[in-house]
Amino acid sequence: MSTKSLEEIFQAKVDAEIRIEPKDWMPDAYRKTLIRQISQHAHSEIVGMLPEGNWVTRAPSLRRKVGLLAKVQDEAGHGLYLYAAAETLGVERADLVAQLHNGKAKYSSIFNYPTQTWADIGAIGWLVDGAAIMNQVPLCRCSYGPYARAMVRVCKEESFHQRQGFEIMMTLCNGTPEQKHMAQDALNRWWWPSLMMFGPNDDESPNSARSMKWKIKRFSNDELRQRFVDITAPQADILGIKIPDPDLTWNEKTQHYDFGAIDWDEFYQVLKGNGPCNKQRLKTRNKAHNKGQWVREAAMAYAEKKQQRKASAA
Ligand code: BYC
Repeated sequence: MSTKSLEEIFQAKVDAEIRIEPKDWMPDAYRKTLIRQISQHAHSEIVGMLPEGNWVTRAPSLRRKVGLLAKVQDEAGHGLYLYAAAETLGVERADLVAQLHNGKAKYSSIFNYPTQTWADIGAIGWLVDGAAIMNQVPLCRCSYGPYARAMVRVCKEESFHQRQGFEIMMTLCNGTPEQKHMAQDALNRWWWPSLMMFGPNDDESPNSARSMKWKIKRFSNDELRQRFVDITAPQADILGIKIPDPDLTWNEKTQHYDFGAIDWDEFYQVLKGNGPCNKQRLKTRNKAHNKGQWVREAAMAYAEKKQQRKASAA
């Protein structure tokens, strides 16, 4: 069959909401787009463990520590599901991880900002996981089966993360004036980077149109960002803290919040490696990876031994 016919059959399946599975024919560009997005997503989960991991030993109570520990471990699990989903597209996990560690691969801009106080852990759960859910729930309906199925569990866990973050914020906002001030300060620092998580505006997003045609993405970056603002702004009112945007106003006509301009220069600087913590994050990841070398070697040795035993028993 000609490539053109194969492409038509492929697109007809996508249009009919029939999932594409690893052994199905797919355009090379579809495969490459998925590898790019899924691996960047996996890297984000793994690097996302670092800013929060910094607070495990400093959580203010045993209950908070247990919650945070569980959340950080969940992120590691998400990374594993996603690397496994990427491997179904014919890439090696070790190669993907090497691209992260040598600085060639992208991961979410948000994880290049520092966690300065305990309130940042609340703000990350509330805002960063909140933004992640908004972006990732539609991915449960992604046209590629393994990615869509991985996202179902990821999203369930992310909603627990969002709630634990909001509860931390609620506790701080109902606490002493100093605690409320910490919550406000964390919101001031995490608000704009959270909006940047959704990616560039639609007219500056080179991948969106094609990814939407292929039903990898179901909504555009701007649509999801708007939904996030609409849901989050009233939550800040409940907390009694103020979103750091003088232009944020409810628009009766559109039934959405209007909001101010995002500093895209800052976003692209972070993507280029010049955010506040890019270098530190890569250094920490490389150190952790090198420290884990003996574990990988032991696992490989065990697998080889098992194989040998099987072969000699046969
Ligand atoms: N940071 O054409 P566009 C999480 C890149 S949540 C860095 O719109 P696309 C977590 C983009 O990759 C975070 N790079 O691209 C939460 C592209 O570069 P290349 C991870 C960004 O793919 C809590 C270029 O800009 N979530 O993990 O159509 C705790 C042009 O953009 C960013 C996901 O990965 C950014 N914020 O749309 C722990 C969700 N935004 O590759 C962990 C899955 C854009 O062309 N990913 N870029 O050089 C997606 O939904 C989409 O990939 C995006 C971007 C919406 C992020």
